[in-house]
Amino acid sequence: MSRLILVLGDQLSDSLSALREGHRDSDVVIMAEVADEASYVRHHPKKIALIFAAMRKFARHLREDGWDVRYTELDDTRNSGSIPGELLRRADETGATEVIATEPGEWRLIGLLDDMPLTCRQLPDDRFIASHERFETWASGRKALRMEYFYREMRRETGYLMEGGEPAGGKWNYDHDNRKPAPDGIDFGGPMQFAPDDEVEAVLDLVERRFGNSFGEVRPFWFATDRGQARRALSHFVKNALANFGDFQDAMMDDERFLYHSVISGYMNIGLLDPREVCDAVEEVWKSGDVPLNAAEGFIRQVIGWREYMRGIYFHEGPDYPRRNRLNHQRKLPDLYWGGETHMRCLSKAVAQTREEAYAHHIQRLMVTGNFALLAGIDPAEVEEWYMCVYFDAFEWVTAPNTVGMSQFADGGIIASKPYVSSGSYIDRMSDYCGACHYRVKDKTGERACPFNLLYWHFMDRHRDRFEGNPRMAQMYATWDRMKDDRKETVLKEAEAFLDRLSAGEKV
Ligand code: FAD
Ligand code: DLZ
Ligand code: SF4
Repeated sequence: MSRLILVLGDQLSDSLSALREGHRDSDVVIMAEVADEASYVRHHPKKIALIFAAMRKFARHLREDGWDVRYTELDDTRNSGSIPGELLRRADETGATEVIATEPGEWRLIGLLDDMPLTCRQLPDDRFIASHERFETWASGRKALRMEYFYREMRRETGYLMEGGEPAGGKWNYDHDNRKPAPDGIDFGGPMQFAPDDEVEAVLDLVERRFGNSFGEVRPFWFATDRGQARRALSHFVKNALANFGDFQDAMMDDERFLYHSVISGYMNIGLLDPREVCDAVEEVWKSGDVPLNAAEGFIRQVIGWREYMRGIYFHEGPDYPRRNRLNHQRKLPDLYWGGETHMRCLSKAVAQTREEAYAHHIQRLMVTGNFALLAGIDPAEVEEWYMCVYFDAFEWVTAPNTVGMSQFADGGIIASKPYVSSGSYIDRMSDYCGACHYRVKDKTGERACPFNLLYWHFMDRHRDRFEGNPRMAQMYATWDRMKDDRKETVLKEAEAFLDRLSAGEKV
């Protein structure tokens, strides 16, 4: 009796546990483009196109490799519209009674597979370095689940950048060297771009037709859509950008959308690249002396540290995690996140690039769009949904902890030991946005005062009870307390007026 081997749109890896478990001669691989997955949030059209194009190519690759693949295209009139629906339809067609799946990266889909009237075995997704059990062993009994300590264990276990049991260079973390502000210019032309072939063009047409009203355009489209291309994109980054990745990791530039970032998160998240091969490539060039340690360490930390840790937290904390709201923020997400006009240059630049590329780098996500949402007290569920909608690499296991936890502090401090908030001066130091902004970053009050300056103190003041005991925030409260009362009053009044205008939908 044949079994159905489910391969989801973010599971496009030869090494997938479900494929390893299956038999080419008796089992049938099921892949399906379905309306439910394409619309449970309003994904960016480029993300849908990336997934569908990569799914179609992976299905062809599996067929060439000897598998019987039953693939449902979105427009197929028999398409039931959901993953369980397609599994049931294919079970009828083949007589299969059992499904082998690799555990999906979202509680929602795990639950749907569990509830199906077919036996469905969900195998661990061992494309990640840390299994659920490994993360639980690390987490159990700890008061605080800080990434840095998890990362050190991952370093020891993988052996990356280790020398004789000690971290290369004698330090675990070179973040201190990785905070250089925006340089005058950069000598990297950005990620490798791929002209769409006929197969990709057909997907772009489909997505344009079916998801034309979403935020963002599907064309121009240049993402890698198969493993070969993704590997070339990785090599291009490692050869041409990695050496500067560390130094300028936190910088932001008006006319440089990618700086020295890799833009491979989406490829790793859908399975075209394996995190280990990415780290192998990075370690290799460091060993050959072509990139400095701060760059290699900074990059490997993001992958075996942050990426694995975020997934660990998502599954450790449980299905309610994405809806947590410990700061009780209730404001609606303002229209400027969807491209509505704003005078704030940093935000309008980050949002415009997000709309066009389905990409923004980490500091734009954390210290511009995220920072503003947190300062303005936006409902974190709306913030999380926005991030899910707009980025090519957004999947709940990674978007939720980054947004709800790291960026919005809505988990009460599980991920971040203090909220990632800043006034305009941080953005000014790390970017070249402020010079041409309508607002004046040096102004703390007044008509042209940078809104981040006003909202920063409003945030600190309204959450004083929660944060004043935090030693990492003591200095900021001391600064606030030294301010004259009438000055404080002006700051808070102007911040309130700004928030009122924001909520009223005025251009701010
Ligand atoms: P690089 O800067 O080149 O970094 C290298 C790799 O490290 C990335 O490809 C990624 O795989 C990994 N990485 C770095 N930081 C993180 C992190 N915090 N969490 C997980 N992996 C990390 N990343 C996603 O993959 N999907 C998301 O939906 C997502 N949403 C985010 C939302 C917010 C509010 C924030 C602050 C961060 C989010 N991130 C997300 C993390 C990070 O911003 C992206 O992984 C990164 O910007 C992707 O671009 P890149 O490939 O050029 O990364
Ligand atoms: C994100 C996504 C989209 C847009 N479409 C599909 C699809 O049509 N078929 C599919 O198998 N997977 C898709 N995905 C990825 C799933 O939503 C993803 O597997 C879950 O969110 C778990 O990470
Ligand atoms: Fe952003 Fe303020 Fe700088 Fe304008 S002045 S770009 S709003 S930080």
